Amino acid sequence: MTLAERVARAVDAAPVIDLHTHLFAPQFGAMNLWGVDELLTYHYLVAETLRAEPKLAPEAFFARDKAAQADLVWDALFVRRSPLSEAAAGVATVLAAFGLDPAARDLREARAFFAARRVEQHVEDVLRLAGVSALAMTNDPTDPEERALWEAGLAPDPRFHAALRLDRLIAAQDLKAELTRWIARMRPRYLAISVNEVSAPPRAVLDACREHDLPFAMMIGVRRAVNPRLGVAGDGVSAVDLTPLERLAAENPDVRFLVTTLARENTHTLCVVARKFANVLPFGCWWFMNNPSLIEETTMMRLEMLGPTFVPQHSDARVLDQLIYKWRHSRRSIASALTRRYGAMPVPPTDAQIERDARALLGGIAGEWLKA
Ligand code: RAT
Ligand code: ZN
Repeated sequence: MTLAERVARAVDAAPVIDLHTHLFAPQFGAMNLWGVDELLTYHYLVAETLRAEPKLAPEAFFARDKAAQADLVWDALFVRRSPLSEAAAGVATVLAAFGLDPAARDLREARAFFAARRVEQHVEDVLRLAGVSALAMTNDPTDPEERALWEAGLAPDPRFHAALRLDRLIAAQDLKAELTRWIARMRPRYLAISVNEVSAPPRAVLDACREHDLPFAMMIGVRRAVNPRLGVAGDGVSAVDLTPLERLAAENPDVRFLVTTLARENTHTLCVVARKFANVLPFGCWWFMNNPSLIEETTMMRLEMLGPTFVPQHSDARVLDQLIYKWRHSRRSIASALTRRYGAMPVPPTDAQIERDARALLGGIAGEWLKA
């Protein structure tokens, strides 16, 4: 077996702990999204469809029901063009994994397949096909639908860990009380926020992290609603100054920070910050970085600067079935970066070494930070 084959085998076999998704455990009912219509109306593909079909006004697209939107996306990105973008290629990977034809003219066969699935079995099959053993959700108590479920005493599948999202909750009048209440109710594994520029969070957030020994996740560099006509598909990116992150890490050595950046330009600086502060864990290739070429490049850079002490990827899946492609594709990029680094060692690694590293990178380190 070649080195590349040995590494690919170890990376494929290593269970993933997925640090950030927008998935919901099956106990959340209709909030748990799956199936071909959900896959095709993923906002990444909506943005690509509206770009490919400039005559289609966003308002006209969003006025249609979900199945009609999915038909439009299928026609624009799969029938009239080849699915070459990462998000489109991902749908093809998922369909093929279920034995469906990614080159079909329409969605009849795929819809019939998913309609015949039972949700409990589907969740098991997807987690197995994706090689995912546990994941973090994104839980926002300001969302009325989600809030009602938690208040009704919902207990999620133990593989689906809660992560308390603060983007909106942070504006609460009595943030300390809200945090106490929702930490008790959800038992989150970390608190999280997405921001454009880095600034120190309110004191109540860092206090809660200390008191409950929870990491604080910062997702840095998103510019919301650059094109508001596209809805959730309308956000953009900018490179930002990370010196406030250094200050935050230095002033709070007892708080652990999970950090991902959206701009490719910030990737290197984040590695340097992480070299200085062991309480900063770089994670994932977020959103516009979640492409094979950038994952490989980013993972190489992180290996070179940090060794195996970071989390190379998270899926950001919004639709359960996306776990299959996001992890199959990411595993390839991670394996390729690892192979190149091992290739630079004077003595080739043993299988045991390769397995140890693959397990740490795919799930071990995330599991330690999540206590999962
Ligand atoms: O990648 C995405 O799906 C984005 O829409 C965002 O949800 C982003 O990942 C976030 O968590 O804010
Ligand atoms: Zn996300």
